[in-house]
Amino acid sequence: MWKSLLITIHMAKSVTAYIGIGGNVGDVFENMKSALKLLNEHPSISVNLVSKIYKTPPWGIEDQDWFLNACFSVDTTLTAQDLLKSCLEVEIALKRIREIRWGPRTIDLDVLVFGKENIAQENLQVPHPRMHERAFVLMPMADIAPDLLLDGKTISQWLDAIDASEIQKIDKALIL
Ligand code: A4P
Ligand code: MG
Repeated sequence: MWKSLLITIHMAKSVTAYIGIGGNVGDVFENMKSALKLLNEHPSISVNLVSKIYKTPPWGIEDQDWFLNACFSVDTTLTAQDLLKSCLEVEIALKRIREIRWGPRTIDLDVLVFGKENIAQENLQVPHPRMHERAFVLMPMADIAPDLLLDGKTISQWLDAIDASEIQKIDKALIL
Protein backbone atom coordinates (compact mmCIF):
# COMPACT_ATOMS: atom_id res chain seq x y z
CA MET A 1 0.00 0.00 0.00
CA TRP A 2 2.83 2.40 0.95
CA LYS A 3 4.69 1.46 -2.19
CA SER A 4 1.73 2.29 -4.43
CA LEU A 5 1.17 5.57 -2.55
CA LEU A 6 4.80 6.53 -3.08
CA ILE A 7 4.57 5.66 -6.77
CA THR A 8 1.41 7.77 -7.08
CA ILE A 9 3.12 10.74 -5.42
CA HIS A 10 6.17 10.28 -7.58
CA MET A 11 4.12 10.23 -10.77
CA ALA A 12 2.20 13.47 -10.15
CA LYS A 13 3.56 15.66 -12.94
CA SER A 14 4.68 19.14 -12.03
CA VAL A 15 4.05 21.93 -14.51
CA THR A 16 5.42 25.47 -14.52
CA ALA A 17 2.66 28.02 -14.94
CA TYR A 18 2.78 31.81 -15.14
CA ILE A 19 0.18 33.96 -13.45
CA GLY A 20 -0.56 37.67 -13.90
CA ILE A 21 -1.73 39.60 -10.87
CA GLY A 22 -3.14 43.11 -10.66
CA GLY A 23 -5.65 45.43 -9.11
CA ASN A 24 -6.62 49.07 -8.67
CA VAL A 25 -8.99 49.18 -5.66
CA GLY A 26 -7.95 49.31 -1.99
CA ASP A 27 -4.48 48.37 -0.76
CA VAL A 28 -3.38 46.51 -3.88
CA PHE A 29 0.17 45.84 -2.64
CA GLU A 30 -1.18 44.10 0.48
CA ASN A 31 -3.71 42.16 -1.62
CA MET A 32 -0.97 41.01 -3.98
CA LYS A 33 1.14 39.81 -1.04
CA SER A 34 -1.86 37.98 0.46
CA ALA A 35 -2.73 36.37 -2.90
CA LEU A 36 0.80 34.99 -3.30
CA LYS A 37 0.82 33.73 0.29
CA LEU A 38 -2.58 32.04 -0.07
CA LEU A 39 -1.64 30.33 -3.33
CA ASN A 40 1.71 29.20 -1.92
CA GLU A 41 -0.09 27.65 1.07
CA HIS A 42 -1.92 25.29 -1.28
CA PRO A 43 -0.28 21.87 -0.93
CA SER A 44 0.00 21.46 -4.71
CA ILE A 45 1.22 24.97 -5.63
CA SER A 46 4.60 26.48 -4.96
CA VAL A 47 5.32 30.02 -5.95
CA ASN A 48 8.67 30.27 -7.67
CA LEU A 49 9.84 33.41 -9.52
CA VAL A 50 8.21 36.78 -8.77
CA SER A 51 8.56 39.90 -10.95
CA LYS A 52 8.95 43.50 -9.89
CA ILE A 53 5.76 45.52 -9.42
CA TYR A 54 4.64 48.09 -11.99
CA LYS A 55 2.21 50.98 -11.94
CA THR A 56 0.28 50.75 -15.20
CA PRO A 57 -2.31 52.83 -17.05
CA PRO A 58 -5.75 51.18 -17.24
CA TRP A 59 -6.26 49.11 -20.39
CA GLY A 60 -9.72 48.45 -21.85
CA ILE A 61 -11.69 50.92 -19.74
CA GLU A 62 -9.49 54.00 -19.43
CA ASP A 63 -11.64 55.99 -17.00
CA GLN A 64 -10.46 54.27 -13.82
CA ASP A 65 -7.45 54.39 -11.48
CA TRP A 66 -4.04 53.12 -12.54
CA PHE A 67 -3.27 49.50 -11.65
CA LEU A 68 -0.43 47.75 -9.89
CA ASN A 69 0.64 44.69 -11.88
CA ALA A 70 3.12 41.86 -11.48
CA CYS A 71 3.64 38.29 -12.67
CA PHE A 72 4.90 35.16 -10.97
CA SER A 73 5.58 31.53 -11.80
CA VAL A 74 4.34 28.53 -9.89
CA ASP A 75 5.22 24.86 -9.97
CA THR A 76 2.05 22.84 -9.62
CA THR A 77 0.73 19.32 -9.87
CA LEU A 78 -2.81 20.66 -10.38
CA THR A 79 -4.55 20.68 -13.74
CA ALA A 80 -4.99 24.08 -15.41
CA GLN A 81 -8.69 24.03 -14.47
CA ASP A 82 -7.87 23.37 -10.81
CA LEU A 83 -5.22 26.09 -10.81
CA LEU A 84 -7.81 28.52 -12.21
CA LYS A 85 -10.23 27.40 -9.49
CA SER A 86 -7.63 28.10 -6.81
CA CYS A 87 -7.01 31.55 -8.32
CA LEU A 88 -10.75 32.33 -8.30
CA GLU A 89 -10.96 31.18 -4.64
CA VAL A 90 -8.12 33.54 -3.71
CA GLU A 91 -9.88 36.40 -5.55
CA ILE A 92 -13.03 35.70 -3.53
CA ALA A 93 -11.04 35.51 -0.25
CA LEU A 94 -9.66 38.96 -1.09
CA LYS A 95 -13.15 40.38 -1.64
CA ARG A 96 -13.06 40.62 -5.41
CA ILE A 97 -16.49 41.58 -6.66
CA ARG A 98 -17.18 41.00 -10.34
CA GLU A 99 -19.06 43.99 -11.73
CA ILE A 100 -17.80 45.29 -15.05
CA ARG A 101 -15.52 43.41 -17.43
CA TRP A 102 -12.12 45.18 -17.47
CA GLY A 103 -13.41 47.40 -14.63
CA PRO A 104 -11.99 48.28 -11.19
CA ARG A 105 -11.00 45.36 -8.95
CA THR A 106 -9.22 44.60 -5.66
CA ILE A 107 -7.33 41.74 -7.27
CA ASP A 108 -7.30 39.82 -10.55
CA LEU A 109 -5.38 36.61 -11.14
CA ASP A 110 -5.00 35.46 -14.74
CA VAL A 111 -3.46 32.14 -15.75
CA LEU A 112 -1.18 33.34 -18.54
CA VAL A 113 0.71 30.18 -19.48
CA PHE A 114 0.37 26.59 -18.29
CA GLY A 115 3.37 24.51 -19.36
CA LYS A 116 3.10 23.99 -23.10
CA GLU A 117 -0.66 23.51 -23.03
CA ASN A 118 -3.02 25.26 -25.41
CA ILE A 119 -6.44 25.41 -23.84
CA ALA A 120 -9.56 26.78 -25.50
CA GLN A 121 -12.39 26.04 -23.12
CA GLU A 122 -15.33 28.27 -22.38
CA ASN A 123 -14.04 29.28 -18.94
CA LEU A 124 -10.30 29.04 -19.62
CA GLN A 125 -8.13 30.15 -22.52
CA VAL A 126 -4.38 29.54 -22.19
CA PRO A 127 -2.02 31.08 -23.19
CA HIS A 128 -4.06 34.13 -22.19
CA PRO A 129 -5.35 35.41 -25.55
CA ARG A 130 -4.55 39.08 -24.95
CA MET A 131 -1.24 38.83 -23.07
CA HIS A 132 1.07 39.52 -26.04
CA GLU A 133 -0.53 42.92 -26.65
CA ARG A 134 -0.47 44.17 -23.06
CA ALA A 135 2.48 46.06 -21.62
CA PHE A 136 1.16 45.47 -18.10
CA VAL A 137 1.65 41.72 -18.63
CA LEU A 138 4.75 41.68 -20.87
CA MET A 139 6.83 44.06 -18.72
CA PRO A 140 6.64 41.93 -15.54
CA MET A 141 6.81 38.69 -17.57
CA ALA A 142 10.09 39.94 -19.06
CA ASP A 143 11.54 40.06 -15.52
CA ILE A 144 10.97 36.35 -14.93
CA ALA A 145 10.73 34.69 -18.36
CA PRO A 146 12.20 36.93 -21.10
CA ASP A 147 12.97 33.97 -23.38
CA LEU A 148 9.64 32.18 -23.01
CA LEU A 149 8.17 31.52 -26.46
CA LEU A 150 4.66 32.64 -27.22
CA ASP A 151 3.26 32.29 -30.73
CA GLY A 152 6.75 32.10 -32.25
CA LYS A 153 8.23 35.13 -30.46
CA THR A 154 9.84 35.53 -27.05
CA ILE A 155 8.31 37.67 -24.34
CA SER A 156 11.14 40.21 -24.86
CA GLN A 157 10.38 40.41 -28.59
CA TRP A 158 6.65 40.94 -27.95
CA LEU A 159 7.55 43.63 -25.40
CA ASP A 160 9.89 45.39 -27.88
CA ALA A 161 7.00 45.54 -30.37
CA ILE A 162 4.63 47.55 -28.16
CA ASP A 163 4.64 50.92 -26.40
CA ALA A 164 5.41 50.42 -22.71
CA SER A 165 6.66 53.95 -22.10
CA GLU A 166 3.99 54.92 -19.56
CA ILE A 167 4.66 52.01 -17.25
CA GLN A 168 6.50 52.83 -14.00
CA LYS A 169 8.48 50.38 -11.88
CA ILE A 170 7.62 50.86 -8.22
CA ASP A 171 10.00 50.60 -5.33
CA LYS A 172 8.35 47.73 -3.45
CA ALA A 173 9.02 44.01 -3.72
CA LEU A 174 6.62 41.11 -3.48
CA ILE A 175 8.25 38.67 -1.09
CA LEU A 176 6.49 35.65 0.34
N1 A4P B 1 -10.89 33.05 -18.00
C1 A4P B 1 -10.66 32.57 -19.24
N2 A4P B 1 -9.35 32.37 -19.43
C2 A4P B 1 -8.74 32.71 -18.27
C3 A4P B 1 -7.38 32.71 -17.86
N3 A4P B 1 -6.39 32.32 -18.69
N4 A4P B 1 -7.08 33.14 -16.59
C4 A4P B 1 -12.22 33.35 -17.50
C5 A4P B 1 -8.07 33.55 -15.75
N5 A4P B 1 -9.41 33.58 -16.10
C6 A4P B 1 -9.71 33.16 -17.35
O1 A4P B 1 -12.63 36.92 -15.74
C7 A4P B 1 -13.75 36.39 -16.37
C8 A4P B 1 -13.54 34.91 -16.61
O2 A4P B 1 -12.45 34.73 -17.50
C9 A4P B 1 -13.13 34.06 -15.42
O3 A4P B 1 -14.23 33.67 -14.62
C10 A4P B 1 -12.48 32.86 -16.08
O4 A4P B 1 -13.35 31.74 -16.15
P1 A4P B 1 -12.79 38.09 -14.74
O5 A4P B 1 -11.50 38.19 -13.98
O6 A4P B 1 -14.04 37.93 -13.98
O7 A4P B 1 -13.07 39.33 -15.68
P2 A4P B 1 -12.12 40.39 -16.24
O8 A4P B 1 -10.75 40.21 -15.65
O9 A4P B 1 -12.74 41.74 -16.14
O10 A4P B 1 -12.13 39.98 -17.76
P3 A4P B 1 -10.96 39.46 -18.57
O11 A4P B 1 -11.38 39.29 -19.99
O12 A4P B 1 -10.27 38.30 -17.89
O13 A4P B 1 -10.05 40.69 -18.51
P4 A4P B 1 -8.56 40.67 -18.25
O14 A4P B 1 -7.97 40.19 -19.51
O15 A4P B 1 -8.20 39.99 -17.00
O16 A4P B 1 -8.34 42.21 -18.09
N6 A4P B 1 -5.38 47.37 -17.06
C11 A4P B 1 -4.23 47.35 -16.37
N7 A4P B 1 -3.37 48.35 -16.42
N8 A4P B 1 -3.92 46.29 -15.57
C12 A4P B 1 -4.74 45.20 -15.43
O17 A4P B 1 -4.43 44.26 -14.69
N9 A4P B 1 -6.80 44.15 -16.15
C13 A4P B 1 -7.91 44.12 -16.89
C14 A4P B 1 -8.72 42.90 -16.94
C15 A4P B 1 -8.31 45.25 -17.72
N10 A4P B 1 -7.37 46.36 -17.72
C16 A4P B 1 -6.24 46.31 -16.99
C17 A4P B 1 -5.96 45.19 -16.18
MG1 MG C 1 -9.25 38.38 -15.49
